[in-house]
Amino acid sequence: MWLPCGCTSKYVASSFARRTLASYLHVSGRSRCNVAAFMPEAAGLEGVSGRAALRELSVSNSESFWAAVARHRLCWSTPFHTVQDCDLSRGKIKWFEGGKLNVSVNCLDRHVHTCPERVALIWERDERGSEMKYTYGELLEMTCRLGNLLRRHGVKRGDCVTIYMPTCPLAVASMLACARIGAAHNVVFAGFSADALAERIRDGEMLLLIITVNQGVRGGKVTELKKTVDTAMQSCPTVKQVFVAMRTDNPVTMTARDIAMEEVREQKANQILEIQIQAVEDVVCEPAVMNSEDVLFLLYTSGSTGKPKGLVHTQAGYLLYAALTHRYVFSYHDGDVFGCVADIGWITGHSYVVYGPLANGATTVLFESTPIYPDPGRYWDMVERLKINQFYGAPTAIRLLLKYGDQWVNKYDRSTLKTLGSVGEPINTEAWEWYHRVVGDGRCPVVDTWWQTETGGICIAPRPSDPDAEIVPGMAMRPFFGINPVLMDTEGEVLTSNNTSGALCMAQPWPGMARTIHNNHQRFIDTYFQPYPGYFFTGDGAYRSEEGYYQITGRLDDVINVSGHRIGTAEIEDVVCPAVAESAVVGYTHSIKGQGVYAFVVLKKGIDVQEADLSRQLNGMVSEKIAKYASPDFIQFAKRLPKTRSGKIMRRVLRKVVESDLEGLGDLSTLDDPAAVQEIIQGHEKLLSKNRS
Ligand code: 6R9
Repeated sequence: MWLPCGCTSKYVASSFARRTLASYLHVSGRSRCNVAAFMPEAAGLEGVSGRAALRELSVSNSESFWAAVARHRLCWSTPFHTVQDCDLSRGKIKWFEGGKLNVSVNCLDRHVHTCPERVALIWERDERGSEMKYTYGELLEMTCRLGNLLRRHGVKRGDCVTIYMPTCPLAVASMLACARIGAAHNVVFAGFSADALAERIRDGEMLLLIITVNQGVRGGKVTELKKTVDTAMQSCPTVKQVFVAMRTDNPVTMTARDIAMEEVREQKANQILEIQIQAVEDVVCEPAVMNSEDVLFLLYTSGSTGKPKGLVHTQAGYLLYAALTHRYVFSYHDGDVFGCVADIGWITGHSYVVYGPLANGATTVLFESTPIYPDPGRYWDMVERLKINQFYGAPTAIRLLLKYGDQWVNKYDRSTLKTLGSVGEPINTEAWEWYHRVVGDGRCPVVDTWWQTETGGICIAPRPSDPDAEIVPGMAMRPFFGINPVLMDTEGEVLTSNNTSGALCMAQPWPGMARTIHNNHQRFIDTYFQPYPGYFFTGDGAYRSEEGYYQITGRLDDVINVSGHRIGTAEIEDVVCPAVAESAVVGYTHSIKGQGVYAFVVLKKGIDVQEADLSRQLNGMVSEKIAKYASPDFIQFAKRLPKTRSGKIMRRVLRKVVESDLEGLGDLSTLDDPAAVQEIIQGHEKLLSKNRS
């Protein structure tokens, strides 16, 4: 039943080829032919005579579009009966109801059936030059053994498994094994602290099992992941079992709760993760038959309150959207090697390291290292060695590498590159141009892709568009198929003209969007659907140019973006607060990280403490409670913070001060005591000059 009888590529290709030829004979014209070659299922859609018409239809008749795409690109065990049932005003989003499928079958079995020897994963390990390849056949085997192991230890459909691992094949197999047996996964970025991990585990509730490794290795440094899990476990009584794989040779203390995943351990140190789950478990694991709207995973992200949100993505819609965007935004073609360097702990890792590429049968790279380890040529050496065709990275890394100079890029052969992608934050023109001119030798399109954990996949990007359509540096530009962005003014009215800025919303649902916040549907509604009733509010602001292209201007809420990682200012304040009387955290422009963290702190009365000592202590607290990247770059001590008469901290004023935009302080008449602003300005200048000297 699970073999993709109706959806082998051969069958589809021939049936579509016939239809395409027929339509070409009847409707002569280049564009008609091109559209079907571009997207085979478009041949079956009424009145689509070119790519622009296809894009229009994907919005005006989104049901027909998504139905055709879903039938063509996913392998179903039962076809869906309803394309969509959505009501944005109530935060109700359902796609492809009645349909049944298994995500791991779509990512593995169907490719194993047609080409088992194709490489699925290339694990670019931290140790340069020691990459390891895994075919689709091997990845399926690893996934099945792991699925059986999870089942044997009591994991059932509907349970949730936390994965706290670096980017490695076993982490991918763990995600797919959950999908295979119908459990949800909750991948927690391995840079998060024990407290942050514990908070995400506790919120998950139905969690009973964690998969981790003894130690992580990144940039030549070892991180104690198992020890972090042990600390987190002290406040997670519901967790029954912790599976521990070995990434390094160093043994770790095991407790009664821990289960070593290395049932058999081979001598070859560099194959440890590959063989751990062999021998005991069977290589056949019957896939669970899942409903389209069953949960596939939770992924936590920062919001504007102190508590991270567990966004929920479901099976069919998410997979379809990840696959379609992967293929069309990056012009992925069969046989390409796709190199997305994101960590699997973020949504980019989920959609463009794991699900999108595997659904398309791609060879996907798992990057375990950093852009400058052992030297700033790491990415481009990897491009040459692995023959990467699409490279997808973050602006913060590009800005960093730009500073090291062109020689680190030019040393390596990058002729395999076809498309360069950017994600996570706005890419400034200088970085964009360097990426295009130096990395891509001026011949690869650079796609600045805008999207979010909430959107599941890329929503705005320069491609797909006609091959010679212009790409404007630093602009995400064009909405993807089925995406209908609108800009709202402060009154909540849709802005219809171009050359205008507003709050970025989506007027229509699409299959990849998140379905709810775990355990808190009301927060989902309040955050995304209540600000502009009937629309999905992204939390970002955007500018629409004269030509109708979109450019993201940044967050409109109290979320800052450090090196592409979202962090709520309230989360940092919550950590700092117990040690001080009051604090306010804002973001500021940082030349490499995009945004840095700036904390204002008011000391408790009567406390005698050296500011430098307290700064160190506060930084340590943030690293320990959240993660290192959230730690403040600047801590300014103040006697008081500027507040409104109703007692609200005026963050707008603080933001202007740290950006040294004193002209832009705006109306201060609602301030309780305007003198507080002068103190803040003086303190800021003092801190800057101290830092310079
Ligand atoms: C995929 C991802 C989402 C937030 C988003 C926005 C910012 C992402 C961007 C961008 C400007 C881009 N963002 N891509 N800003 N240009 N191309 O990063 O998801 O971690 O949830 O962050 O990142 O502010 O709202 P996530």
